[in-house]
Amino acid sequence: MNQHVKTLSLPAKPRDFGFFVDGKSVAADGREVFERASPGHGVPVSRVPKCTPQDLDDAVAAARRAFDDRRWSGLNGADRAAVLLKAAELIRERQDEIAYWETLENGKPISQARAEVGGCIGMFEYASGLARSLHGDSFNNLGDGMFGIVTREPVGVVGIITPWNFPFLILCERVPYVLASGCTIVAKPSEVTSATTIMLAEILSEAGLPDGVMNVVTGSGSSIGQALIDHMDVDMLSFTGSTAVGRHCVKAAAGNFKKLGLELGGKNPQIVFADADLEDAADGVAFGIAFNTGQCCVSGSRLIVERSVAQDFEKMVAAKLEKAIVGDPLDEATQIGAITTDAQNATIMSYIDKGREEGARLISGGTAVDVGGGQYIAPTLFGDVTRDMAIARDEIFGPVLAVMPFDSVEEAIEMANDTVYGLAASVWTKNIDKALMVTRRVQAGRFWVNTTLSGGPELPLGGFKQSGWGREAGKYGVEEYTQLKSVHIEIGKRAHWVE
Ligand code: TXE
Repeated sequence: MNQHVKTLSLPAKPRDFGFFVDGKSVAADGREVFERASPGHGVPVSRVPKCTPQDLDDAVAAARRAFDDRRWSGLNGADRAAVLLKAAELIRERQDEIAYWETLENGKPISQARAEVGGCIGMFEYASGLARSLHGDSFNNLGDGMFGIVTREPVGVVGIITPWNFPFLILCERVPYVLASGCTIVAKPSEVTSATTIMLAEILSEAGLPDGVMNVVTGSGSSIGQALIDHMDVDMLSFTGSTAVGRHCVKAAAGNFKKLGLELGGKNPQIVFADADLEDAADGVAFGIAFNTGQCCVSGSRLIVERSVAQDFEKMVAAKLEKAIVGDPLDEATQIGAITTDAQNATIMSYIDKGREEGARLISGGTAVDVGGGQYIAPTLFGDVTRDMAIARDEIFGPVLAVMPFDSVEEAIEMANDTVYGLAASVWTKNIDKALMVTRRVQAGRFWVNTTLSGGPELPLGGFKQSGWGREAGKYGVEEYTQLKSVHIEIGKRAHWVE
């Protein structure tokens, strides 16, 4: 059982991880390695190899062979489901270990990491059912001489590039669905959070996944990531990360017209009406910006609040944020952990400075927090934010919330849509008409009514506008990794063209 009552300790020395190709873990050997320090403590915890271009070619070739000889796609759905279910069981057995490494490399609170790994078990279980139920369509209405069938076929070799904010969760929102479709995989985790992706490859192998179906290469985005997106033998790419690198993917797709799934940035509105349960809304809004230190593509980073309650409401949110516990991610009581990378820490602090310079009113936070090592930022609330300010427009990817009042439903909708992004949005109101009107008209791929940041394996993820292309998870997620084939079957004697 997963019972934790005391604070975990740091590893005595950094752990070495190999990358994973054709069913085998490959040690660094003579390759350069990337050493990762825990952002919560500043202490080295792990090392991964920097894969070479040849390593990438080997991984893609292994995935290609495994796809082309049908060792996975040729199995029946029940056999694929059995592997996914076994993987779920093994993840459950290793839940604490995976959560521990996720926390060490990412800096998120251990209780949160454990819950995320729990969610990933559900992804595998749900996708196992989809491996069995995935189907096409038939047309029995084409006349007595013709029968039509539409089949779904796996796309082929899928490259999966993941970021550092939810290394295991984002991976598991994709891998079981990709496997359910019959595709094979080359995954490239972020260089700073590779451990749990490598663990998943080991788990899948132990669960009975044939060699070569799941491969993991490690290294930097600019070298090995770019080589993966450019690779002519990769048939589809699922990329989660910045909009800037999303553009690289679109350009790279021109090489072999690989299919793309992109989950990119967001500047997500939390719309709060005066008739909401304001206690609930304040708690939800605080959670929506401070969860995972605001390093979520779906963080609710713009608080669009009805003017008549704005002053009171911002105080309620500030009180919540000030009470939330910032601390050592390995401590069970911690609610807000460390900022994952030095670069991200600098970016967030520079946006806090910009907010002040541009004339926004700092209501709470705005400073680094000293936890005795590592890098931490107090959740930060700015009032009097106008739409032209950088903190209202840019994805900060940190715990910085911009308060912007509105006077009418129309204005709230217009403000919510005044962004290049369209990933997620929340509305807080007890009036069903307003809730539905806003849900219909705000452009976002995920929507929450009187809640935020909830999700599970059933509902799809993805964005409108510059937040991306395609959907992951749910039955939609499996379908993304398939392509359709139309089969026309003539019945009986052909009507001849030449008599
Ligand atoms: O992301 P990158 P970074 C946003 C967020 C954040 C900003 C920068 O605003 O502040 O992006 O974060 C790989 N070809 N999001 O720099 O660079 C990289 O190794 C191929 C939002 O970390 O996009 C990593 O595996 N791959 C987001 C992954 O891309 C490349 C989550 C993401 O890194 C590459 C993360 C290249 N040329 C950041 N360059 C979300 N939607 O959740 C990098 N990579």
